[in-house]
Amino acid sequence: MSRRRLLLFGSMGGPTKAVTLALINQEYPGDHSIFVDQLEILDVAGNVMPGILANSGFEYPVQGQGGMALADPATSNWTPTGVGNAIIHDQFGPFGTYPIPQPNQCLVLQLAGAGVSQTILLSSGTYYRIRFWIRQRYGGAGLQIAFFIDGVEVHRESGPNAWTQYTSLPFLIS
Ligand SMILES: [Ca+2]
Repeated sequence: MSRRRLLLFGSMGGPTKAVTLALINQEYPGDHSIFVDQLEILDVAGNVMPGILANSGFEYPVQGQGGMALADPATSNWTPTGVGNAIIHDQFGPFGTYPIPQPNQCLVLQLAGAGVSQTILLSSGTYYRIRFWIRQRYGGAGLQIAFFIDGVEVHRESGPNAWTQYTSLPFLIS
């Protein structure tokens, strides 16, 4: 395949479109808190598409060992939903997130409705997937997290008791 053909192939899909990705804690049996780390946007074939999400591993702002702070869009690139607490959390902080899949920090969503969002650029007419790690605090079952694109739910997962990586089904950007 020629270089030109490769370039054309790589540019398939519709025009770039700004959409809002949100992830929100849905249910609250037990401790009410779910942990999230290392979000990734994948193409439909499962290839990671780097550079779409900012601060996808919640590594800034740096909290220092044992520290945590409410997510602030000015310093973290993530906008809280305004319900419950969206917390940038060091792995040795008080929620007991250690050992986390992508040191040194993760996101803690405390209480139903707690979430964060970020506006990202995707291509219209193109399918994507979201890959992520989650864990609920302590034992129990049933705590759920849902992912939304422009307010439309595209995936929902129950929080496991150990850090686990999941990949969403493909969703289409209209
Ligand atoms: Ca991380």
